[in-house]
Amino acid sequence: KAPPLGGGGGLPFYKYSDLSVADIARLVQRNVDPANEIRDLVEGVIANVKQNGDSALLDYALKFDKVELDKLYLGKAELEEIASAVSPDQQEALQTAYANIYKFHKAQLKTEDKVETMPGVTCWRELRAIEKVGLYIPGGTAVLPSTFLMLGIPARIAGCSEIVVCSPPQKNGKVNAFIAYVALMLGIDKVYLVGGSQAVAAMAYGTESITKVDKIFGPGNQFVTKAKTIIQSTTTTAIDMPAGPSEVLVIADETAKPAYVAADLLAQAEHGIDSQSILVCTSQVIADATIKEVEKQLAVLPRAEIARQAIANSYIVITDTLDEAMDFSNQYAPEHLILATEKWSAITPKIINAGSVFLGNLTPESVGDYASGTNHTLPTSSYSRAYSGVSVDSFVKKITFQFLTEEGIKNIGPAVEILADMEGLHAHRNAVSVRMAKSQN
Ligand code: HSO
Ligand code: ZN
Repeated sequence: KAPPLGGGGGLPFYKYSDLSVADIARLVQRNVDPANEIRDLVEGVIANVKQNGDSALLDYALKFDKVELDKLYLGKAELEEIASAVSPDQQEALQTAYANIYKFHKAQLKTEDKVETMPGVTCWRELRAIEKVGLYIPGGTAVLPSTFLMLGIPARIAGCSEIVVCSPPQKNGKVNAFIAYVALMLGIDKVYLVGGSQAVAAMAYGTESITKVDKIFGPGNQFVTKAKTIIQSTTTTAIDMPAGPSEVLVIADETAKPAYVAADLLAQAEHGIDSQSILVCTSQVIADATIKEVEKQLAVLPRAEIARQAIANSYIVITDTLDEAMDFSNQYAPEHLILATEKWSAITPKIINAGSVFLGNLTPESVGDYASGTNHTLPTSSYSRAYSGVSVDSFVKKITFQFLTEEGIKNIGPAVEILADMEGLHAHRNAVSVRMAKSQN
């Protein structure tokens, strides 16, 4: 094992050239089903909600959220009253985010061309919205109205006919004002006061008041995540993606600004104690300066306690070149990748695995987290090897269509007859033959 070179700020250093294949594999490994021990508990919650519906949800509100609810949702009038606490500045910022996210996602709705694969044989795809979707909006240590925008806007653009929203109640039996405001922006006039794995169960099975949905979206704590993975394999309800703790990998060279890099690492770290902030740097000088900056900025952060623990769970890799840095990044497969270098355009073609990428020294992840337009619901825990972030695509199905003319069946028929023979499927052959015979008449 290559030992960490040490370093301040709780961030261990590794030198890339000293790392063996096994060392790298160990470094990039994270979040290997850490929630397995809570499976029994979550399965119990799911079974109870399936059996007892709304009354189980009211019990859990009392047990887990410590609030006695007289009904399970907030309606339009209540949302309006709660949302009135949002200041004009805050409203304007939410409108800016809404407009940019809307613009970027609207452009994802494209009509594909029809393709005539042979004369008379035409194939194409059309989009249809997933009818019923469920959005889970967390309400834990940080309430995230931005996540509501990131899920609600593409659902609206896709044209989903029913959008069920669940968010845990606060102690006062309500949701926070920003969540209420965003609901109204999205034209959603009901928010269910249900959190945790019970919310996932309710949306997957349906209860007296909550509609069973076709797909559940949204991040959450380990209970929510575990519930999503369970219902994905035990019900017909799909999920957006497996979700783990949030993470960022910053590639920096001698052109990076240590204060900016430190701020980006800490922005990630403040999300949760299990977040990871990785720095891959070609310059020891910049890496050392970044560590000093991390310490300096940590000292004044309100969420320093959380960020400090996440930083302790992170590390720095020193490479000789940007290519090596990109190599490491591709093996890590980060949710967020920041290229803190003026030479970003030289290495972007080499990105293979990443959820969302931030280019150059003036593009912090925070802009994408909130308002530039891209989605912040992204694959974590190296799932960016095979998954994309949430987009309008996540809320639609692409249905294939085909249409054959008389010329078409004549052209394609003989090949299909022979292919059906090859598989010994005679009825398949006949379905073509009877039409070819007819088309000769
Ligand atoms: N970085 C988070 C998204 C977020 N940040 C919400 C602030 N609010 C996961 O991409
Ligand atoms: Zn963030």
